[in-house]
Amino acid sequence: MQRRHALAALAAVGLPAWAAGKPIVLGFSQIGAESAWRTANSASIKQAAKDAGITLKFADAQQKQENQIKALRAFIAQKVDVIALSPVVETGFGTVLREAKAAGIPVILTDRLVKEADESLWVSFMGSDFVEEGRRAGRWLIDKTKGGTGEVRIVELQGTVGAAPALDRKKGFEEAIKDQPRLKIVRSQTADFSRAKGKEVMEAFLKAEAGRKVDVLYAHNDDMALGAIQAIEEAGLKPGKDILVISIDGVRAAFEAMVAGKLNVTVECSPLLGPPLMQAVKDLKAGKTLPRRIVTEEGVFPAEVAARELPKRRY
Ligand code: GYE
Repeated sequence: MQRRHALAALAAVGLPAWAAGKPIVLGFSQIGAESAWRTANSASIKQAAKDAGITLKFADAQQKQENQIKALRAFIAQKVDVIALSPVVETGFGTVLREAKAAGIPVILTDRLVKEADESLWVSFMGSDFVEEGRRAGRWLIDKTKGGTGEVRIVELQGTVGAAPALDRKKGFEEAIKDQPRLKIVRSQTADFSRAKGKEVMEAFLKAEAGRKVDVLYAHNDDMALGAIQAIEEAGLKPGKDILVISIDGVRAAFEAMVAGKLNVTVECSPLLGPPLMQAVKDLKAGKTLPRRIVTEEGVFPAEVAARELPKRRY
């Protein structure tokens, strides 16, 4: 059969546009631009869509769930082929996900998971194991403080309230240190994954703890740690020495801070989800069943290896 006829035949049986040679349309609802991780994640997704010949409708929600819900409704109205969602918080997406399902548009969750009893509302979730990241941070600290005596007083900067990585990184860290009576979280507050808030909340912590020693800062991401490092320095203390600094993500600026001796360890969380997402979209449209869970492989980078690793970092 000639190509023209083949296309006509496809159209006749009502197959979607992409099957007739038109590019697949992917609607992606991104959280915002709160961190270096997020910026790298957006860049990865845009580049991978281009490379894969997928038409990307990219919506930045500026950290607001209501904007994500609006974006998803717009994607449904536009009849995109696939929706990808990186949900800012875990709860409250059920209704709009049911609308997508009713419209026959498959949803892939990327980066963060939602909490919904009906797991058929998404076809796959790709991203990191945030609980394990929290455990890795905790294990590093146990190792670092091994053999010492006396209380180790920890302050914690949490990510966005209600977000999967904030809840899970807290949980994993607490789980790892629970049998270590010396290790105590003395303060814990959200700084919304941002550098500016990280600085602000750390200042408040140090003020509130005046006269008492803060031994460790555990930040749920690098940006908050980098902001807090500034607050520590402005308080006349040495980050990385007077206060051990532990964070998560592994962005370039964190490696630079480690090389400068101001950050002690970063637990890697890769934002490079663009290529696996585009592969998943293609597989889905080719009729394949996606794995329910696609986990990202990641490591832990202590300051000792930072100088060697820095040139290899891709984000
Ligand atoms: O760690 C943080 C970002 O969801 C894994 O969101 C992501 C987190 C990441 O703002 O930097």
